[in-house]
Amino acid sequence: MQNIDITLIFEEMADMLEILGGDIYKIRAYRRAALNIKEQAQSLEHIYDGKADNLKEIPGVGDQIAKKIEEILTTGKLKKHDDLLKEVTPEVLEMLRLPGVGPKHVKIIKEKLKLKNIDDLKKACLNDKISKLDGFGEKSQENILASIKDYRKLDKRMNLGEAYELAQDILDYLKESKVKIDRLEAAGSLRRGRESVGDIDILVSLKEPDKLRDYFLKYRHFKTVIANGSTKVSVVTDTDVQVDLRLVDNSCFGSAWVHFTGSLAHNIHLRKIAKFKKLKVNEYGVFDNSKVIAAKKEEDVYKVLDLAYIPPELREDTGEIEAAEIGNLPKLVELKDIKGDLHIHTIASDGRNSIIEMAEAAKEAGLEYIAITEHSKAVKIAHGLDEKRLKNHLKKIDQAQNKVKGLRILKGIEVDIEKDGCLNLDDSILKELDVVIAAIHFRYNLSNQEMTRRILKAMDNKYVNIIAHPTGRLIGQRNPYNLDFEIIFNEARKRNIAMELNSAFDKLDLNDVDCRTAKNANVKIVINSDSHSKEGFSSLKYGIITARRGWLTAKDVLNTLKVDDFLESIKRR
Ligand code: DGT
Ligand code: CA
Ligand code: CA
Repeated sequence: MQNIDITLIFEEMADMLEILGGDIYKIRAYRRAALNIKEQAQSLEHIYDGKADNLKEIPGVGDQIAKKIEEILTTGKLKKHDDLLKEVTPEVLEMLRLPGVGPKHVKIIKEKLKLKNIDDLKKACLNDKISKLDGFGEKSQENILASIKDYRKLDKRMNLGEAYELAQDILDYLKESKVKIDRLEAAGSLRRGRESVGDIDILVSLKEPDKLRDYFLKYRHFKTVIANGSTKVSVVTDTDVQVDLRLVDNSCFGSAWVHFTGSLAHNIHLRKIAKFKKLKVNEYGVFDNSKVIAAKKEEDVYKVLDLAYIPPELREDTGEIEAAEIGNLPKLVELKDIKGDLHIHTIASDGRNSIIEMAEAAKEAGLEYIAITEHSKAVKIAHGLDEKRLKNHLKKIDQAQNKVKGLRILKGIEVDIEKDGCLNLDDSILKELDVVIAAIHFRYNLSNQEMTRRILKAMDNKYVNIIAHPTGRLIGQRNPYNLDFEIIFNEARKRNIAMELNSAFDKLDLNDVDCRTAKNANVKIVINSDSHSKEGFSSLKYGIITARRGWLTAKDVLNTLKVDDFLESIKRR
């Protein structure tokens, strides 16, 4: 138990008593104790040393508090605290995390309006109930609402896939309106393809904005309206996602699109460049004194600043503006460049469709070749294959190939890397395969050194061609494992082993930054869907957008090659 934990308990005691209207002297005593404990250089455990009396040397700590600290140090908690928390509830206490909301506010809110949580509080603000309470006003109601928005933003970001699908649905809905629209586009982090998206930004221009605004507000998944002005409408969906619709003038759509695509850092850098040229840039255009010199198209905005057009995925101020100044931006890989998908599961392991069904779906998706890569036996929950089943499965791939025309079906495996770095299948079967991808599925929590050594050991196997989802992360659920990529990339280059960019939107592994590092280390990438069903190929677009954020060109991505060239390119050294 650290001093900071004990401090927090006493702070919460004071807060909860205050919310309940408790004794003012007690409240003060807890606050004073909390402050003094926080400022103690020595650990309380050390001071305590088995005797509550020892604690009384700390200013503000008397008999009562010393006993409570003893209880915390010996049992890990404080019964009085638990009791108060039951009465106040953690949800009500959570309101205190909103900047500008103190215990006195929560006391009034709880007593007068019986609000149970932050969502209730948000509703009360939106229904103008908070401004009417004693001690609050219009301004504080506005501030509370703004704090809730910020707090939720920190709290909850969507996966790129969720954001993409929701935005697509809203855009489709808007396109169906009878009102004539000039331009309709997504902006913000969604357009930049960030792996997580805070809120959805949409830009629209048209002659009759009022008509569209009314139609927009009727979208079936909207729950609350936060703002409804002439240039901006903000709403919250039934899944608590904020959507900002910006109504802009068609004559400055380009500059507005640059502005609302961001990122903020990119915009700031653009403004700096403009200032240097004695120009001004904002959402209404680029201005030379008061004369507009660019506004209609994004390209024009960059052009008058003497910059090459910068694709949205690069707009993070991580060198793209410097590259655009000297005409040195990469020609980023596109979805249509992808010719093969080397990571696919079928009903033989944990997929939902047969080899033939997957092959037909791949053709539909415009691919020229795929590799069937089931799990290996260690991955029991996925019904992984042992040597014998795999041998049999290879015959089924041959049979499927005989039936499917116009798509090459390669023989592969996603072999599990065991804890010691050995592969989960025998070399005698691995050597029969066209493509071996190796991946970790268990025991993620080893040290950086052990994890790195484990992957290096797997790469020692001369049949391995690709390391799949190299960091094992699940966005928002499981952290990437601790790896030394400098070493791994170095060895991968020497041995000609590629790294996967797994396109599943909860994986996106390697991520954008690691892709860029791999590219700079001359390591090749393979963008795979990791499809478990016919629909899985649609994930490739998330892989592509991540690759673009990682500055990758078609040359950096091996599965942009035709099948024979691809097979040649993965030959081991
Ligand atoms: P998010 O929603 O947190 O995932 O990230 P963004 O980048 O979508 O941020 P958002 O929705 O707050 O704003 C959209 C874009 O609008 C942002 O990327 C840049 C632009 N923007 C927002 N606020 C400002 C601002 O105060 N100044 C400037 N120059 N641009 C801003
Ligand atoms: Ca946004
Ligand atoms: Ca926004």
